[in-house]
Amino acid sequence: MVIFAALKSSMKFELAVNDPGSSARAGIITTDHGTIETPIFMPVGTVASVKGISQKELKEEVNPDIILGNTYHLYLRPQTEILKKAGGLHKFMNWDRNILTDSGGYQVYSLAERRKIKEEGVRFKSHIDGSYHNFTPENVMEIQRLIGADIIMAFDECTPYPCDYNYAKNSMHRTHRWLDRCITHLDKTPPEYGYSQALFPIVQGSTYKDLRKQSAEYIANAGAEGNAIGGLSVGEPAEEMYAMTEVVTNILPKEKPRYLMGVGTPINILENIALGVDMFDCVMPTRNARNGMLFTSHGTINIKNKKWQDDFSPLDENGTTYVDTFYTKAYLRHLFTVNEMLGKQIATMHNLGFYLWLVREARKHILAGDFASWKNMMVKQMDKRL
Ligand code: PRF
Repeated sequence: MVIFAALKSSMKFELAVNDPGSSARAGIITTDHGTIETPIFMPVGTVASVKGISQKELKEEVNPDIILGNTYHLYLRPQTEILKKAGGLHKFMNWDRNILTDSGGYQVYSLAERRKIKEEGVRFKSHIDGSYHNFTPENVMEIQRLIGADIIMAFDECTPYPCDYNYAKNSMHRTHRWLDRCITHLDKTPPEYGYSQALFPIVQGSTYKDLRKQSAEYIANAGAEGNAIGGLSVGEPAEEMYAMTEVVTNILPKEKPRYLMGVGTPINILENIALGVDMFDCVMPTRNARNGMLFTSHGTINIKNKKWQDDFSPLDENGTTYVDTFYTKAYLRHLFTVNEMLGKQIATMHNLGFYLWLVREARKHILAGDFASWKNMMVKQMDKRL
């Protein structure tokens, strides 16, 4: 077997504990930008900003070890050339901790207009100005070298749900061929900024167990520093998502981190941690915050609801960020009613604080050996609308 230098980075993963009551794990990833305690939730910073929160507040109040950026968005704006001039995304946005960039293998399908998928790659029309562009496994590797994230993703196709079996099968095989091209090209393209970058390949296969199994075996065989599961949380019932995660985590190497892309609700996160997933990202805490939806350990709140208009209790008395006790529900409801941007900022900090609290708490319970019972209690408790 050929050993590709591209798949060797300085990344390390130490697995601290396996939970006796589930497949949950606690670990520590180390890269050139520091450590990441897993399980982790990565706040989404699509266009070099986690929407609605400053880097300083993000660090001091939410404190994530890693955030996410997007190749598709950053390539369109500010454009790769500007990021190169800045010395990479870390410097451009002044974030000195870890960053992971998605490859565009999802945004191209969900955002771009008039995309055409061929063996060579994808031709698409920008959702910003209608201009035409091509993404190939090769140029997506080059763009991600120039963005300079610590973890970079292979170029894949995320199939929609539902998806015809034959389409899913052909698409999965193409994703595998694209992975080989990503690895070969990355080998010829050294890192740009003096620190290493780990390439994570992505398992696809829609909601078909045999395809998921085949894809997980192919991806495991590539021998990367970490592996991702794509193509889920695209509209399938949660039970189907969990069934696919389980097939895949049973095959992916135990000693490497597993990243479930674009998931999900707090309940989805706990259920997938129980199945052996270590990393998550989702726009849900930030996007829903901007629509007035708050996640708490007792369920979700629609702060725009009239019932909060004279509720002068703290936003979340168990919350970990300063806004949770500094502001009342009545005040936040008022800010949403009059459409003040401060409302969205407060809700964003609260939700991100909650997601990070949730995964840290999960980690504590995995280490204590009682994750499964804690998870079941939390799932029941959070499944409410307040
Ligand atoms: N592929 C990539 N990014 C993603 C996904 C995927 O399948 C998903 C699926 N939920 C989210 N983000 N490259």
